[in-house]
Amino acid sequence: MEQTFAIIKPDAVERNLIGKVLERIEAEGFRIISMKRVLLTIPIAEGFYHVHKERPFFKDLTKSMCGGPVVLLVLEKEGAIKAWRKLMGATNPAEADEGTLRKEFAVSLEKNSVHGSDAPETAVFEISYFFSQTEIIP
Ligand code: IDP
Ligand code: MG
Repeated sequence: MEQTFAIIKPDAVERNLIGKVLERIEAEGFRIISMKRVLLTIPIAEGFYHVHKERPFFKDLTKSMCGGPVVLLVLEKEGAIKAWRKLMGATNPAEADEGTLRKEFAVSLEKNSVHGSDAPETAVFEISYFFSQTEIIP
């Protein structure tokens, strides 16, 4: 079983979409093996998105991720990393396929409602960045 890391971003939490996103996650056969609702700080968001620190959108991105509470999730399923990226849809909601979360819920490229790990190494880093081993109960 593969694990991946997901975030329901502030724009979605703000619009009361936690339940709708979780419903889709469970309907697609993922098991939610850990979950918490937190308010990120700038240093924590910067550390999380360190791979993007040279990008022009880094400051806006990290600030918007701290603009309200987020829901952090560890998801499990066979091929979870790719499956969750597929369910999320393209980064830019204008390019996201019909039936994806970003197509349905995102408001813009920055406020695109959900995050997902993009590779096995990223998933390991991202899960361990927010969750201790004892918080993950498969
Ligand atoms: P991903 O979330 O689909 O993996 P990344 O390229 O890793 O996309 O970018 C991280 C996040 O940064 C995106 O989800 C989006 O919120 C934001 N982002 C990416 N590209 C841009 C941009 O060109 N302008 C503003 N925000 C962006
Ligand atoms: Mg990414």
